[in-house]
Amino acid sequence: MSTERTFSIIKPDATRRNLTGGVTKMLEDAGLRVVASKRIHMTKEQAEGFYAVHKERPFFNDLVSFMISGPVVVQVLEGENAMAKNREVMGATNPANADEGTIRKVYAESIEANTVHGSDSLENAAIEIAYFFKPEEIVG
Ligand code: IDP
Ligand code: MG
Repeated sequence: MSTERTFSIIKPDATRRNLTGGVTKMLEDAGLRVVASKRIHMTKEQAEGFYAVHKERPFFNDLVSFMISGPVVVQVLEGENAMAKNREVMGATNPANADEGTIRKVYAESIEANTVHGSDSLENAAIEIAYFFKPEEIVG
């Protein structure tokens, strides 16, 4: 076990429904610590760059439109096995398949508007954190 950092986004469907606190409480209850957080409205270019790995997927344009449809909260989460722990508390991409007690089961509206993003590897976590945060903005 080791202390890790991972990257999270509270997506526009959640900020629209005033769920920043509700989602963050579930992250904290799972043992994750918010060591950086800011509310931003992504530009189209920012969202396209962030999701570049998905650009050949059929849902790419809709996903980018959704992610710029309102503000998001980008966060760095720290804790033991933070990357895997965050993926676990997020639940499956499609809320219909998400386990009871996960963020997506509780809050997600659809497979697209699914409330949270979380890095899927430590390598991607480092890339995604650096995409949105300067080192001095992260205070552990
Ligand atoms: P993840 O967020 O669980 O890691 P990914 O496969 O990386 O899932 O997909 C990135 C995001 O793209 C999802 O969180 C969701 O918002 C959106 N997405 C994934 N699959 C679909 C789909 O089949 N239709 C519409 N949107 C999708
Ligand atoms: Mg993913």
